[in-house]
Amino acid sequence: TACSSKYVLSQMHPMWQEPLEVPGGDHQSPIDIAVKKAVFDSDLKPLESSYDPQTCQQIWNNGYSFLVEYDDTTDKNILKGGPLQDKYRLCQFHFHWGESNDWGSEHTVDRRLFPAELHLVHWNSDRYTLFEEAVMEENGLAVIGIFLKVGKRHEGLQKLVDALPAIRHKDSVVEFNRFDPASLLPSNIDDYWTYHGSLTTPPLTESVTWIVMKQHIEVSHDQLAVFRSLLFTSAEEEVQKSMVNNFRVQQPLRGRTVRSSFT
Ligand code: SG7
Ligand code: ZN
Repeated sequence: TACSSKYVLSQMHPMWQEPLEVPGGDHQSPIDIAVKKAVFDSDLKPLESSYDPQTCQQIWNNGYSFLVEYDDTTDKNILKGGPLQDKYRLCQFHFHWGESNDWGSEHTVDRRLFPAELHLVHWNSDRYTLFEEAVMEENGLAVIGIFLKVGKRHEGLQKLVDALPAIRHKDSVVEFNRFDPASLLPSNIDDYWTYHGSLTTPPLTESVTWIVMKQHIEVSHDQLAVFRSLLFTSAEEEVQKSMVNNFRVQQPLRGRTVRSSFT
């Protein structure tokens, strides 16, 4: 299945609640984006994405987030351009969110927190043949980050929200078809920040070209409330835990440059 999820999951630690042993990298994510320190790069091209809703396969509660997974055995969902040299295939998207609307995003902008953040995970299919291979390599992954703000209801997101009650517990999976990931992009995808970083969960490998959109999308408080009704725990567990605050703490920039595609 997409991203060979089982392989990745088996390497995961029981996260966030417990102190994590970080593989001493200097290019970890997430970070705070200091707007005035970002360097405009006129060589950054517009992003080009082309997605096929028919390749959407399932939605899964993996005990950390919920994942919408795509068939990534062929080049049907492609991201290229922007800061990328190669073409990257979408394998899944997921979100991070808080217990209240005051926090929840992984990245911040001038220390501003957003209530949630969407991550569309792509892997380099020009250089690698499998997600597992790409995840270990520099330029292996490209993740688009999109901030969510509370406002009016998001029509594109609602189909997803409607599916969440079926995957309330950890390890539940249901079939999920014909979902267009492009329906979750902001109207302007030409303005973004980019930097080299890592996955924000184990294995925390520094293989990610992060592309963080300047423009946020709006979702309603009620839609986010359904995210918060998910559980970290499986049906068998006695004490059920709400899936909230599933973000990693911020990491030092350590001399890295954040570039912007806009002035
Ligand atoms: C979420 O974030 C899941 C993970 C993902 C991780 O916990 O979406 O995905 C799976 C398949 O369990 O890990 C390797 C991977 O994509 C980290 O992704 S992120 O850096 O974009 N936040
Ligand atoms: Zn993520």
